[in-house]
Amino acid sequence: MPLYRPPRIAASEITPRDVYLSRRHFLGTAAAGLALAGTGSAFAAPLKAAPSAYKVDDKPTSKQDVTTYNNFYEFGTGKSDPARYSGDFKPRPWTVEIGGMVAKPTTIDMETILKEIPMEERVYRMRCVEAWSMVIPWIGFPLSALLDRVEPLGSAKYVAFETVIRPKEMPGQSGFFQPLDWPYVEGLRLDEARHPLTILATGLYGETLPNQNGAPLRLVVPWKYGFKGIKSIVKITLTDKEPPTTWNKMASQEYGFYANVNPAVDHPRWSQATERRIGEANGLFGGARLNTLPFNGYADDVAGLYAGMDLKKFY
Ligand SMILES: Nc1nc2c(c(=O)[nH]1)N[C@H]1C(S)=C(S)[C@@H](COP(=O)(O)O)O[C@H]1N2
Ligand SMILES: [Mo]
Repeated sequence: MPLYRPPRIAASEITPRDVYLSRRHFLGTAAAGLALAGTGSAFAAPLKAAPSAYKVDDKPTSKQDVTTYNNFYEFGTGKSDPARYSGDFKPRPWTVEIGGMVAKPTTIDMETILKEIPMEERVYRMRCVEAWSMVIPWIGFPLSALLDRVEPLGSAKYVAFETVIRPKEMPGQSGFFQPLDWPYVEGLRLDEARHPLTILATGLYGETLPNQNGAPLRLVVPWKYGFKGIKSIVKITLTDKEPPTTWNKMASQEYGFYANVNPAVDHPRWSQATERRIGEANGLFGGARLNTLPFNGYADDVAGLYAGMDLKKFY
């Protein structure tokens, strides 16, 4: 989000260029070996998934764009930072702690998730609050499948999520300038979390998630602005109170808890009526300009969740 752009020092500036490049090459080779040994790696491995029951007509954004134009402030605030500076991040081994108002709190590891929960492809339209959009062939599973395992109590009304804190592997968490409070946190109402469109993604384009897209597990809620899609999740907590969310804490008049895509409610500093589709370079200013749809085109499925709510107030 262009709230402000702090000064950044690229790793390529503080490390001699060839040392930096050869280190990257070494990591790539080492990780490829690890992937073959089945111990996981920072790099994509093939991931099996059932064909998509959910897809859109829009042409998927190229894998190149999906994996190099990212927001992941733990790796820097620039769009190319996550792809460039996430090479040292280790998404395995990985566990997710699920607790709070549940009958069966648990800590589950990624291997168990991938083995026991069926994965499927979901080709979703994604809309960033910064008014750009993509179409991404995710692989994942409904969040409800994980929630069912822990048996939420009747008193639970919300789900809170947390991203990992690893300053040694995430340069955006260790620099002199810290753009956000860590951990990155997000939340959903329980009925939103249980909606069949809400998934936890483990891959994209037929492979495990690249680090820059939120490896090994991230939230995807296609009718909400991108910042709700919290990456590299380590903790999920059921609660009866609306959980704090990172961008709302940062600027509450700009980013609300709900963050439903809504062309009729502008951001205080820019319009949300249209969007730039990344990679579709046929617009005058280097990108197709499309009209943004209510609930990002998923209104038939999700508008009912907000019946009777004033969406200007609950933005
Ligand atoms: N932990 C964490 N999750 C995050 C972010 C972040 O900075 N940190 N950025 C969000 C924003 S603003 C967007 S648009 C999406 C981008 O996801 P993508 O890079 O996979 O397209 O991730 C979201 N999840
Ligand atoms: Mo975003």
